[in-house]
Amino acid sequence: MPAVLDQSTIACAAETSEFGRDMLACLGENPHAISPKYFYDAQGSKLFDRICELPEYYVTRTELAIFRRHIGEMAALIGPEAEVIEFGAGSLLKARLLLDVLEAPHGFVAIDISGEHLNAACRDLQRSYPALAVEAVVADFTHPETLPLGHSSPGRRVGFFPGSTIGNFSPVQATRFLVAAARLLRGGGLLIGVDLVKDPALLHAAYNDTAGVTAAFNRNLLVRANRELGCNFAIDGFRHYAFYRPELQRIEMHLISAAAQQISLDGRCFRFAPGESIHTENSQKYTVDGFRALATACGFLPRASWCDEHGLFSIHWLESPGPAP
Ligand code: AVJ
Repeated sequence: MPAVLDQSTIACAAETSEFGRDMLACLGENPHAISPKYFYDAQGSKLFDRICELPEYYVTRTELAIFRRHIGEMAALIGPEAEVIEFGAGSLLKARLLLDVLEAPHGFVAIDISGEHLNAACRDLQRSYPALAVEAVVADFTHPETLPLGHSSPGRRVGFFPGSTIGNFSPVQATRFLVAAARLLRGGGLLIGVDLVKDPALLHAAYNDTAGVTAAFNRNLLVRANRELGCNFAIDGFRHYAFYRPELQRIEMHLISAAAQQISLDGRCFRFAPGESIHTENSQKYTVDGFRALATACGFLPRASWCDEHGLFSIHWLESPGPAP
């Protein structure tokens, strides 16, 4: 019967895909936790784009305003003929802002785990900048030390990491990332966007929007697990729960089981009690000084930091001293 065949195909996918393995581990461990990278299937990426437009979500528009205002200064600090390496490439809108003002940029390398979106975005970029050497690298940018980056450019190698994506890393993971990035970018530097500690009420609003888009983004993880892994999550059976933990300076996002329920994956059954949580995301916030201190401890020299007038968001130019590797 086709239904049986489908089930076995899906069960197989649960074991062989990274998402399947991580979801099995998440359901089996206590507390339950899974990486936020699984939010971003096609539907999740669309929901994230909608989050960026929300009145409560200050992050995207504030960062763009800082870039627009100071991009000339940033380009001057970077210098001519740079090779720009973007960690995790979204729309490449911010990369375009930078490429438009850099002096004779030599190359652009975009690194992302999702190849489909990446290749399309890079083709568009190449069309707009015919003289630029554009390269798409499908890889896990959270491990810069493993990146297959070969060619050297006459100018500096510059990492580009906007959007406060670094906020998804724990302090330990952020340290590892920055240490590896400093090595990779020696002789050049890193231009990075970092969200700031602020009034918890503003943070709460940004992650609990009234239109419910962030809730849908969070729950989309379950939709994806049902489709790709053959899970049986009742989507309405889990509540979006996001809150700020001042002692850890981070937003946590959870999905809370509204009732007792059983989730099956791979022929295994996992019981959820009412109130039981799946921890789906951390969004770490920094102070400007705290982030500069972290970067310094990881081998960077913080050369410049820019903020909006309300101190909501920051962008940093961190140099990595020494000869290029
Ligand atoms: C893409 C990780 C920066 O933490 O603000 C937005 C993701 N999660 N709303 C963030 C997100 C919920 C976002 N980052």
